[in-house]
Amino acid sequence: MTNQRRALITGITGQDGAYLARFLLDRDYEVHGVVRRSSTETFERINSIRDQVCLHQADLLDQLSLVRVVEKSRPHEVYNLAAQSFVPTSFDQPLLTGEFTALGVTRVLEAVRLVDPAIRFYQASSSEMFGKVQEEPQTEQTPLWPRSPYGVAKVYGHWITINFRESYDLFACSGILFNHESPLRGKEFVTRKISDGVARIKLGRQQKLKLGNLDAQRDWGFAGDYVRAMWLMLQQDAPDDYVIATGVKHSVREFCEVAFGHVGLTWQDHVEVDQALLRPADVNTLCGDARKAKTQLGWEPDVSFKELVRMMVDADLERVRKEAT
Ligand code: NDP
Ligand code: GDR
Repeated sequence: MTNQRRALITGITGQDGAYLARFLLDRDYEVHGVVRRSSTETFERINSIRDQVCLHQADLLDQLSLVRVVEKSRPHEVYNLAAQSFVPTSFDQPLLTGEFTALGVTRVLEAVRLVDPAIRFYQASSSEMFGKVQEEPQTEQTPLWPRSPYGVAKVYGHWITINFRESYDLFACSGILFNHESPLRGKEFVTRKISDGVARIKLGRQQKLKLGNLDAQRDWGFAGDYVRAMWLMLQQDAPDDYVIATGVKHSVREFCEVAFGHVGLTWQDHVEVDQALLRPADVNTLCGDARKAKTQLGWEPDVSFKELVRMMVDADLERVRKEAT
């Protein structure tokens, strides 16, 4: 083993995993990633760095597979990004979501504790934990009131991380990240669904875009900025929890306005509300206060809301143009 820093990322094939892997490679890390077996590969987001990272098969449901991966890769830092992360699916599959998104965290923590308690651990906590918000903006101290099985599972993951820190003195941090998006965002999430829809409509491949709750407000940032915050948390002298957010919120309707407007279209001509897309319980508003991260980590977002929307629409325009008609 060399002196090079080693990191292990669960969820490396997801949006954040792909950005974090690139960020760590740029800092000369040896990057290891956990991938789960499937009949078709899901490595699209990491194709361009495939030969620079070391991938290991394991699953959040399988404790021993996680122990083996930590033993094999012997990381200095573990970033636990893997989860069932889509809120509507958590209403349809609440038990599976609990297994992945809640108990999965304990399995990764147990693997760390068993193999090497000196490993620094990052848990991907979420603003969804605030749910029915008890104050605005939300800070690290705001009481939690999750509104979906996903949010409930994330609350468990958040507290088990704190519990392992307090019980076993692990360097375990929890980043309470507000929504962050990018051209690599999954297409079922509302921002990417809109940017993809705008591109298809502009290029004549689609007529209408069906959405659910247009009034929902989110504090949207850029994923590339947010993975920097994850890393910064693990470089501090002591482990702690941080809210990561832009401090500015916008509605889904405003997102549509900027996205369609960017290509010279009027969103009202194309967007239809589909009642089937409404959730049994939704989070109506979220807005984070990231002052602690700014003061202690020196972290601030670089990309603004409008820049983010345009970046996503431009990327989808380019991609859809290349697709065969
Ligand atoms: P994605 O949904 O894009 O990626 C999820 C990743 O988890 C994928 O790599 C997926 O693998 C992997 N995964 C899912 N289940 C398992 C399993 N059983 N075993 C191993 N791997 C598994 O999520 P994001 O990148 O957007 O988010 C990363 C993390 O941050 C998640 O935990 C999410 O809940 C959390 N989060 C995200 C926010 C956001 O706005 N993006 C905000 C706050 C928190 P596969 O490719 O095989 O499906
Ligand atoms: P969210 O993201 O639930 O906040 O979770 P999503 O983009 O799915 O929804 C945001 C808001 O938009 C409303 N909405 C729609 N959502 C989707 N997906 N599709 C639609 O057609 C639609 N129309 C309106 C939703 O009702 C909601 O209010 C994301 C995930 O990345 C989580 O893993 C993460 O923890 C949180 O962000 C922070």
